Amino acid sequence: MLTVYGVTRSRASRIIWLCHELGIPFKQVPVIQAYRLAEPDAPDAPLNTRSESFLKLSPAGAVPVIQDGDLVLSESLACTLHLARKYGQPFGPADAVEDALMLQWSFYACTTVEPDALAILFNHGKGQAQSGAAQATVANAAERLVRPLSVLEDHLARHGHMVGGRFTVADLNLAEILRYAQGHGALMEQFPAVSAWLADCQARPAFRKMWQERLAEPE
Ligand SMILES: N[C@@H](CCC(=O)N[C@@H](CS)C(=O)NCC(=O)O)C(=O)O
Repeated sequence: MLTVYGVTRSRASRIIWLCHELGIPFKQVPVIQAYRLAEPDAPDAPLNTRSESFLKLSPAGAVPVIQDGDLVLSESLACTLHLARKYGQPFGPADAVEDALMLQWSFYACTTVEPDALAILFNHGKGQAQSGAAQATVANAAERLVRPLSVLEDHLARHGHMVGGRFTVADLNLAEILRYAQGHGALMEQFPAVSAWLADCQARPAFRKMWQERLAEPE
């Protein structure tokens, strides 16, 4: 059986969402990020990204990791793309062209969108007063995201989905990354096609199942 290492409050969410879409069984080992623990090296610390046993599996010390038969794979998007390819349509590619486009949009998401989207997630005010530095970080990140979001807006307004006119792993990978910027209402409302597509992605039963599981975990 497929094993997913990583708590759901991590990029493991991408893999878990896809497993729910695919309807495949998996075992989850809830490895937690070391930075979320006061004493990750303490003998009674929960299994975390610095634990010796986890580092043997993943020397990079990051979740998620999957074990699929003999294959041990890290990098969340490599994991989702592998599973989508393995199980095929509708979430995976129908042919080499779709495969290439799914890779293209997934790389676009993690290289061009993710760093600034994460900067928004970690610095955008959640009701409390923001420091000037945090405000500047968010403003710069939002400004840099206008160009990629315009590209996505144009694509989604014309095609409805990223690849193949249906919901695929390319939508899932991008949606999980754009989620980090979603709290920035003033940015997102400039892109109605992106916002509507993201709402549709997040209305899917498989996303909602993953999200309920995520909310059930301690913050
Ligand atoms: N590019 C990697 C990033 C992996 C990553 O940074 N994971 C975070 C959690 S989402 C982590 O494990 N951090 C470990 C730590 O800082 O202790 C991926 O997509 O899988």
